[in-house]
Amino acid sequence: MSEIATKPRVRTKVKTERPRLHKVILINDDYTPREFVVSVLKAEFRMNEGRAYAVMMTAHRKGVCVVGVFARDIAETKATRATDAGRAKGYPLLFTTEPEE
Ligand code: TYC
Repeated sequence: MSEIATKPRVRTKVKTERPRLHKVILINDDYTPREFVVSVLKAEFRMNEGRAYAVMMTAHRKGVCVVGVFARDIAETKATRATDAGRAKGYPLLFTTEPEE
């Protein structure tokens, strides 16, 4: 008669999904000066002059441009700060966020 007890080898694997990243999107308008949009992109998104100008021009021509992709709270903070920088000068400059697929 065997007295050897075997432990059940069942393991529950907890799968946590990675939180989705969020895009910050620059929206074109007819009033905010181009140089001001460039200065906000440089200050809030740490872009150099060339990159900031290219992003501004893409939004100007196409209506929108993805500025960057970040964790949700960082994306929201950056979009709010950048939008507020325009509002402080009386411009309708707008940055929005949306989750990546
Ligand atoms: N369209 C603006 C102008 O001609 C410049 C501009 C570009 C404004 C991009 C907003 O997201 C923007 N003065």
